[in-house]
Amino acid sequence: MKLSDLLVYNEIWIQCHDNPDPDTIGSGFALYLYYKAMNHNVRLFYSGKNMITKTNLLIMKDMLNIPLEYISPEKARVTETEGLLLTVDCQYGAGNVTKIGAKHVATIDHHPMESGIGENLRICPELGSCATLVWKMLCEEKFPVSENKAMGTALYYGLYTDTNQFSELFGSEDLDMRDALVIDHKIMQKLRKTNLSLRELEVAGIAMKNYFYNAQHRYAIIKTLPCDSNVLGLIADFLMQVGEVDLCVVYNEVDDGYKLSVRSCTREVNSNELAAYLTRDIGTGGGHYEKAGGFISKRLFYSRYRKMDTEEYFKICLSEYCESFELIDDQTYEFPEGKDIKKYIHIDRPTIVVRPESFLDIGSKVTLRWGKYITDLEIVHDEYWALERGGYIQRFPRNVFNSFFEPTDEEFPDKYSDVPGLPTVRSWNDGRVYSIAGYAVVCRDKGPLKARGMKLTRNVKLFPEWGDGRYIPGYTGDYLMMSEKDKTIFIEPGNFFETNYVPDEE
Ligand SMILES: [Mn+2]
Repeated sequence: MKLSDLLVYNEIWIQCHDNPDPDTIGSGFALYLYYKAMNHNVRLFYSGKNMITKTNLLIMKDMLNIPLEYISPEKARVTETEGLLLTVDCQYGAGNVTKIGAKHVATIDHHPMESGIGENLRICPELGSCATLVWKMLCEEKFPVSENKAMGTALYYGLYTDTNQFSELFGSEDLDMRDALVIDHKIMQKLRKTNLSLRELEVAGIAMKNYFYNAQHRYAIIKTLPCDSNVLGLIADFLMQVGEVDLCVVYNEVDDGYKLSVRSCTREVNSNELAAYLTRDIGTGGGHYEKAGGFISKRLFYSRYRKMDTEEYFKICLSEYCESFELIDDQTYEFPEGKDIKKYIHIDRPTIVVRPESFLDIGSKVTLRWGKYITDLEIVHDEYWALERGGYIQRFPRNVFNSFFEPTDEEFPDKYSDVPGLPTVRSWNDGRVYSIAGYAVVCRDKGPLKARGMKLTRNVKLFPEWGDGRYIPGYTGDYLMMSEKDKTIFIEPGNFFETNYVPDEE
């Protein structure tokens, strides 16, 4: 569905979810401005038991001149629109939005599919905020978003709050929007300082007294009373300062599901991966190495786990996760021998390699993006990045580069990987975005690359000698490899292995 598809309705009512947050308000407001600009009759409203009282929402509404109306549930029951009802950041018929009578219904949302009601649905659970989806749809219509600062600020604030101040941000389109929006910095400054209310301070205090702790795996779980999702992040950040806690999940219940913040300060767990694990098949999750977040849909949770208590679920999942990996340290690992281990030769294909210090300052921080692969890095001396065809980036020092690769002056291959385009790097210093294409070189294998390999029958985490302390995950079906040349241990994803290696028949 496109925004212009809805122009057939002259009357458009945009409904935010009950207990609205900045994401639903910001998304609704941007849609309001769009349909207003198209000269339609538009109305922006929310319902539910509670009227908004939080300072940040009142500031947002006042300073950005958002014409957000409130309709009480009593009134909602007897209200019906002749035109279209468009629900944003929520789905018609779901538990978090008061039902309003409507002949035609459309939905724009980033939560997992709930009711599926309505002719017009656009649901993208992979996005960090509904604002991102609205921005994307406005761009599809070539609407000049950057000419409207109020709209830009509203969308920006929606993403900011839905991703815990960007710390749990995970989508590459979310980053696209953050980089592209033109915002009012004064208003954003004010909003940043009104994140919490006194009530939420209390909620945080109560929550911290009631933690669950697992000493074997050093994780903590906290369930909070209803509160803004940024309180979750705050408590989770606080927990990371506790000596005995290496991992934590802080969550609460919202109308239609559970919001969670995940943190890790141990090298053995990547929060981003853990968040995805905790929400797999029942929601969405992701983020960064140390901080991540997610959402679990109540409907999906209960259809899968029946009446299981959520805290019980997190306990089981966390322990299961901690026990499901074998840790492999490159420097001490004895590569197994035996019939399951076979010799292979890498099929020589061009590899794109870049030396980041050739265009970035050593010590500076950057965000590297390639399709879904997003990571924050610090630029270090004598490091090389190879763009692996599996769609991720391998980093290694100069000596490894020199022993495995030979630079060529070949042109970039037309089709390099399934991931479209080449990576970009965004500098934290000045926000500049560099395309790697201008600085990368096409390399070939230096001599035939021979390796022993073993198909993994369990999940592993490999800590490479040359890494920065972070692990490379290997899953059942992937291959654990050791190069013949220098005994380096590495992992090749299963599907990638099959197309890039042949048995060594000598
Ligand atoms: Mn949202």
